Amino acid sequence: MSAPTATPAPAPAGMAWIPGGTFLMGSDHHYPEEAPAHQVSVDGFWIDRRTVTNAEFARFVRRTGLVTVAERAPDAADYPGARPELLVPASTVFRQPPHRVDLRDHHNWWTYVPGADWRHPQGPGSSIRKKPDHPVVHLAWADVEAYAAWAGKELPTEAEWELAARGGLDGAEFAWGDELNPGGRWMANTWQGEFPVENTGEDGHRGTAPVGRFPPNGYGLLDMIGNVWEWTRDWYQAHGELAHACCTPVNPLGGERQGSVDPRDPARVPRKVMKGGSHLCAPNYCRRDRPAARMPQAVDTGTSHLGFRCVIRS
Ligand SMILES: [Ca+2]
Ligand SMILES: [Ca+2]
Ligand SMILES: [Cu+2]
Repeated sequence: MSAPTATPAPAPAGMAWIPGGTFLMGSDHHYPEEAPAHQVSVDGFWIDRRTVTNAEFARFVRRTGLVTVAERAPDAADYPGARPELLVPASTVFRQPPHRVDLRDHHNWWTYVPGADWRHPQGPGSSIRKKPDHPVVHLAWADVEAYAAWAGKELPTEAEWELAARGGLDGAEFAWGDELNPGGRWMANTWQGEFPVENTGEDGHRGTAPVGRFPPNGYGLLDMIGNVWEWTRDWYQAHGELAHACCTPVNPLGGERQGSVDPRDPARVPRKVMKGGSHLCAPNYCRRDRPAARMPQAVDTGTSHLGFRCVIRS
């Protein structure tokens, strides 16, 4: 890590200053989409200590009247060939299967649930009444962008998010060091037991946890890893395309919108990068509870394990 810049004062409420610097982004030791690890430079910025909660999002909706993407029926014109029963207000919910399933098919636990949205995270009949301090979920990219604009903030780039998640530990495996459970302690809300059939909740939480229940990282940030994945503003692309052997990218912004589209997607919905893993990350299925981990997420799609936090650039 290069010499940290001075912290500008005063701190905006609930935010922490991340000193700019050069760090090792990505990893060569895990999933192919994280490689190659490469040097990246990022300027200093402010970032929310916590992910945005249901209570905070509710205040925003009261003030602005925003109707989120999941609460509206998709326009048939945007989804050529889509079955009409899918063109209703709905979102994607994790449902624990009753028995062992084929891990290669995520439809065995992800269900498109009509009526699921941020107020009804498990679908109709569920509510957030007892979850004001849980991370808000089921938001599409347009929703989180609207919230950030209203709050006078922005979404982090992938590089900003990853620098912040590393908490000053350059090159470490996890946000807190190189061990998943230092001293037997759970450092993030992830999944214990055999995914997706057995969820022992050894870390204290089977679903989302209220924000800030696990130890902060070196920058005082909470739940960067686990609990919910977090939106970033970068269009998804393979790391190999952004790592230039000759030089260190400065404030990289990800790929091109068109290039982020999944070629198998008939609707050609572009995809952003999401970071940090969630309460569904399990040793037998998805070891993405690390700063380098990354996945593409279609901009029109929220899920029950995806939230966000914002930044302010100086
Ligand atoms: Ca858990
Ligand atoms: Ca997180
Ligand atoms: Cu995961």
